[in-house]
Amino acid sequence: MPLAPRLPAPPETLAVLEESYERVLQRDPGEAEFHQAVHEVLESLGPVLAARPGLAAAKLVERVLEPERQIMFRVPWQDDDGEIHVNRGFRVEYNGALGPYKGGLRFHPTVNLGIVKFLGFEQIFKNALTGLGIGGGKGGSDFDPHGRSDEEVMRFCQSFMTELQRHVGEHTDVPAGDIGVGAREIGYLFGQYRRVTNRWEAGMLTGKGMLWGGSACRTEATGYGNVMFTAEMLRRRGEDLDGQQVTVSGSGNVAIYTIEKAQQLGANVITVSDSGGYVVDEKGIDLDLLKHVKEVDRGRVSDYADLRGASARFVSGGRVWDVPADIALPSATQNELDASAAALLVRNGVKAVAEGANMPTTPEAVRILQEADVAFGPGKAANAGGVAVSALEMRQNAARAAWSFSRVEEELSTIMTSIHDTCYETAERYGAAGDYVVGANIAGFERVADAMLAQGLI
Ligand code: NDP
Ligand code: 2IT
Repeated sequence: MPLAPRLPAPPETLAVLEESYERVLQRDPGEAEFHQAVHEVLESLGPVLAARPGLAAAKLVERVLEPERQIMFRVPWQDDDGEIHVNRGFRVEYNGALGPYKGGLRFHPTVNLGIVKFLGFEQIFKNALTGLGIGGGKGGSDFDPHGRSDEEVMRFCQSFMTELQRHVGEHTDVPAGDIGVGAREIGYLFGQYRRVTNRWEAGMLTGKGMLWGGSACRTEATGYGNVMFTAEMLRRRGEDLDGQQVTVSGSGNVAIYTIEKAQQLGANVITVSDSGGYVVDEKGIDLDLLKHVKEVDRGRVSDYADLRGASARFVSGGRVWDVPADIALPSATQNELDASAAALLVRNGVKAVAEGANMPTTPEAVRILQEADVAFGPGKAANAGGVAVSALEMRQNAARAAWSFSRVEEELSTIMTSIHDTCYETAERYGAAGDYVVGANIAGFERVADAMLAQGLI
């Protein structure tokens, strides 16, 4: 797919971007999600390169596209029956110009190098937007935790960290959670790191338990932050969340705390989903029940529907976007909201879409939403609250301090407003008022590019 520049720029500038994209396609064939993430960023950068020829001369785009380091390793482990499994582990240390590499670990059977690179690439700009001094990285494994016992997950995590420990550290690379990696996995990973290295190095992982170096409000941060970002987009349009009908996809960490904050702000959230289907709850999602099903029982959304009674119905397969909503908050996985879903959301009168997940909206869907003047918050801005509070966790660890929930939540709110305003004002400066995709890509890129320029040929 050729680049379709979002903003006008001279042909020679667009040629630089087109050549960079072609090089990625040639050198990294078969990495569809990575190509998609690169495509989306490059489409925004024309006017920046035109205004600042020094960036093109220094081959900043070409350099940013190339990860600083890519690590792949074998993860052997034994299941409860003694059978041996061999998974693949990844860590892509993408860009360290602004601080230690920072980004989550994803455990899901679909994980491959292209997925980790797309996530790591997005993370560079997301982390830059937080302004908190963190570089971009991502990792994970094709291990599937679904249906595995705690002991099996522990053995897997121990094997994974036995290799990963030689590459990470509080001043080097700081992983955290993502799909399939939550409090349980972070605990096992931290335990093995400490055992192998004999170091109490709290800042080497974030999302830790509150008893051993975790931050208040980290569990809530991504979902809360996405709703805060959505509230800011609505505020610009003279609206708020009170009384709005909201659909959320997913039912994991991001989805649950998206629902919690949306409900606190008066919204009526009526859906959740997982890979088996979705639930519509006409009375609004019962969050205590959902948390119990997901966080305590590790159950499915169909179990929620069974326990909830008459107000909730489970739809096997299908997509949550068929349900009419004022606001849609995709919070499961990449490319879960496609062009036909976007067109239906528009027909049903959606006002705002904000990405809790990473790249959940396909490029065609983004265009349909933006052309219909739907406020659209791209993930690298809207879901940055998680990694922002991770950076606050690192600060607390460095100071051996523990801040209160309300302090962290207030800081999160300030950060999300600042990210919103940065994206809004950057887009406005480049003649694309209201286009948060352009604003996020340009503002994130400029920060990383300036740091790289200052640090010489790195
Ligand atoms: P969880 O593992 O807690 O939950 C993931 C949810 O998404 C589950 O409901 C899962 O359903 C569903 N899901 C995952 N993969 C698929 C798939 N291929 N098809 C359909 N449903 C799927 O992960 P998180 O909530 O942490 O992450 C959700 C999204 O948010 C991801 O895109 C992640 O990258 C992004 N994100 C997470 C942050 C964090 O701090 N955790 C920060 C910023 C972004 P099932 O159980 O059936 O697989
Ligand atoms: O996609 C993301 O921003 C995350 N999974 C959180 C990363 C982090 O380091 O907290």
